[in-house]
Amino acid sequence: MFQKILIANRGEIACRIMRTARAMGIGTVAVYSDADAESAHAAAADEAVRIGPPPARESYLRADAILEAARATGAEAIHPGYGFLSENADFAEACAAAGIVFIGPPPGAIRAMGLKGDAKALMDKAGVPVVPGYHGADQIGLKSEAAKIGYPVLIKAVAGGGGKGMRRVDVAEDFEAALESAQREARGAFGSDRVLVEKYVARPRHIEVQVFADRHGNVLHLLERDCSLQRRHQKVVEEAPAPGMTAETRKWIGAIAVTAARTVGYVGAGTVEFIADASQGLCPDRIWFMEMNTRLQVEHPVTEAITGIDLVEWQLRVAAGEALFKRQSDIRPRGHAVEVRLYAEDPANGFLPSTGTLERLALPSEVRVDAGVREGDVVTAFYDPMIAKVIAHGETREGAMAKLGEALSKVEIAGLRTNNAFLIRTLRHPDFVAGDIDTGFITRHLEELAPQTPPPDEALAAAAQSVAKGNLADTDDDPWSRGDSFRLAGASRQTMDFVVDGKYRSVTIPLPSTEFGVHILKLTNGDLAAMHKGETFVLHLHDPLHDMEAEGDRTDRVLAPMPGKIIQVQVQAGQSVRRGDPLVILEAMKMEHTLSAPRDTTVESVDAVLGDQIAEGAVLVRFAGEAA
Ligand code: MV4
Repeated sequence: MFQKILIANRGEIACRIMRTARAMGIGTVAVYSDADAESAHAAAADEAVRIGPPPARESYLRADAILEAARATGAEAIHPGYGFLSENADFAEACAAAGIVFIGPPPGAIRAMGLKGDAKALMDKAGVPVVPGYHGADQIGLKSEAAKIGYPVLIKAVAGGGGKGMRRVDVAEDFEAALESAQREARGAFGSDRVLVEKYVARPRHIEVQVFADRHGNVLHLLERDCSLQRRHQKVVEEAPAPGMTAETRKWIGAIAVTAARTVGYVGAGTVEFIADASQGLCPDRIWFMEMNTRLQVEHPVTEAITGIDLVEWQLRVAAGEALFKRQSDIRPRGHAVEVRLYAEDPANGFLPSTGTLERLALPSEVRVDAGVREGDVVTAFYDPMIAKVIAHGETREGAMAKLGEALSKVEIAGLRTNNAFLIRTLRHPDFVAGDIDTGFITRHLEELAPQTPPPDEALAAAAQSVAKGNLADTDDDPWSRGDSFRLAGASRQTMDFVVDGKYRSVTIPLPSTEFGVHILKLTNGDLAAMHKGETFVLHLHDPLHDMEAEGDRTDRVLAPMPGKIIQVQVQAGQSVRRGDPLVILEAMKMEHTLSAPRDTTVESVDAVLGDQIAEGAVLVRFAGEAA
């Protein structure tokens, strides 16, 4: 076995690989970009080597810098993780040339599966079922091929991936236009406009089989996963086994996955992806090869959960030349496992990635969590916004889903937006619970899964209570942290106003002893994060006086923070005032608000007139001199 390996990756997968290496007594070398100097993966390794600035092409994709780091630290093997250099045949070759073991398949296997069209042709020849269609080199007679296949058809870029250069065509009249646009997109994205045409599978399911091969000719499969819940080709929920899988179909899909791996001389961990037409259940004659991923996948933990096998340990053993020591008949599913990907993104806002500091990060402890960030870490736009994978294992599918939903409802994250509440709703959606899933599930149920939800009353009440108690730690002397009760205009308040998503919410301040099950955290920007059942609401306390004081040093005037009535004027033109001296008292929202001097200065004029009803923003007092 190796003494020391280098992990050419970052984040959760780098941490995950190191965990197994450490357990096996293998030394670990991390590589990191400047943006990751303080990251969890660099801290977790025995040694860490800087490889360049944050853009991946200048760091995590730099084969030369990574090989140099391996040489300098004496690492004997490189684990590429997923993404980055994991499916790069040239890198695998460069490792071999440098006398370093690439923990992955041989370059030839990576290349054979790299081009979709060629892989499909190769699999077809090997007897692996492929979606009926045309994948030849001749691009002239595509329309007549489409007619032979029968509409609807799908045009796919041969070099494609992630749905790029893919067009569904329902009728012959639309074929030319769709072909042209698919070719244009493919040319732009992949530099090749070659396409294939196949039968369109309605409501497909994405089922994949984990395979493992050693260098001694043994090939096994480690059962299947269902990854049908995706959004724009980004997986969201993965589970194993696939709902509705029968022993007969499993035997079949496992056997063809093994054939696929054997055909390309595979070694190590790989995944064979299939598309299934499950409209009549999962049956062998409606499952077709799609592509093979020649790496360890993000969702490997669900397979680990149901097989009890540590896939990284197996990768290391195989890479070190050991033979697989289990037989196919030893591999049986135990219970049901499900994984969700917790992302820093905003489902209510088109799933826009969300960056920022994880001011709070509390992840559940009763389930497996593979995370690559810690509380206080920064999520940047440089890398994938995944915060963690959370994996539950239960005796039944229902049990696993319930356990995961329960675990996620304890997650507390503040400082950026996440999809946690979206994940909880997905896991509890009746159709999902019933196993009624396909690749269109999320789009179909988007409104239910990603609603714009206002914070519940208890979140606001808990926030008001915390502010009133003054127990929100802070150093400056703003109204948040006054040790007594929250006061405005000198009188103890009964209600408090918040601004939430631009709307005002007035809350009755509850008794200090009331329990809400809501964790309130004051964020560095002064807003409050209310964390409740896995969901985080950001609340802005509407404190016009405070908002004004914050501006105080710079303003040359005092404006009405809200519409109201002038009930006292306490200064006149020419008068000197000290910071904090009362100027005008405004009655608004059933309360009196004392507006005071923002700094030591001289009153130039008083515009406020006793008894006047004034608008928000009206000038009440002007000061002499330039605004500082
Ligand atoms: C298909 C298909 C329906 N029929 N092929 C999407 C990405 C690429 N890897 C293959 N994809 C699909 N191929 C046929 N003949 C539907 C999809 C598809 C899909 C597949 C797997 C997971 C999610 C998907 C989302 C939309 C479309």
